[in-house]
Amino acid sequence: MFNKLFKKTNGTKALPQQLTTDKIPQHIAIIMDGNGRWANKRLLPRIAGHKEGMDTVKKITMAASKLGVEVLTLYAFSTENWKRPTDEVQFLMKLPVDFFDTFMPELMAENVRVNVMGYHDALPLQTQNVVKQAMETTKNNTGLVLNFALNYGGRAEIISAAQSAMRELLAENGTVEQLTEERLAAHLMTSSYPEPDLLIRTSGEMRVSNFMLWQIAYSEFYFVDKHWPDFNAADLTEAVATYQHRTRRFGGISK
Ligand code: V07
Repeated sequence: MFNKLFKKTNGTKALPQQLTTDKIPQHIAIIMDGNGRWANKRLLPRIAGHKEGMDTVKKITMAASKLGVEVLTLYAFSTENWKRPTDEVQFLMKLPVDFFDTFMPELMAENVRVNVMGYHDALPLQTQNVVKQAMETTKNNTGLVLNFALNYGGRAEIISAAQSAMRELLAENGTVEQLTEERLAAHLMTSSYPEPDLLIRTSGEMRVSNFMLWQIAYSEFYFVDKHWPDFNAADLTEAVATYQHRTRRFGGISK
């Protein structure tokens, strides 16, 4: 069974047959859209969709880890999501707690390192604490980085990075011209990660909604109609296979 579905690769990793070992994206970013619509379709409350979506996070994390992806960034909550009804926001803010309560042993066993990027200060204290603790508990893990964007906005991130970079320059008596792309990128929340090779958005919307605006300059985009709770490991493999068949040019011409 195992041998039929997977081919052994050079290392210890087993890959789905559709994929080649080279060109595995180092960094995949996902906009996990369609949880509310998934619930509506089933006449369930929106929070039922969010809960199901959290289970998908677990499955996709494991699948990405098995593929050998280095960083998986998931858009969990945007700075605009505070506009939602209070009870929905409250439910969403408990999901990180729920997530680590049920999933920490598996994350540790899979050698996953957790990071959370975004504006932590505005989060409920319990959420802040669980996030801090998860990052601390997993900090020596050397496998997949599971990076949650939580209370995150792309434009706000760029402004913060520019302010922080300028502050640094002023302290060094630097000039405005010294604010280069490299210097600004060093102040982004993703400074230690490669830029996303592949950006996936579920549920059929074709926009980036203020997600990682700086970092996706050269990312390949993959849009899929399925709602996030229905997205599975085979869909992730399909997205990566599509990515592997594309030629990236980074503004140049392909050889
Ligand atoms: C949330 C489930 C996935 C679909 C998108 C909306 C609902 C996992 C987390 C999470 C965040 C940080 C963290 C650990 C887990 C999460 C929110 C919503 C707000 F450190 N899923 N998930 N956070 N959904």
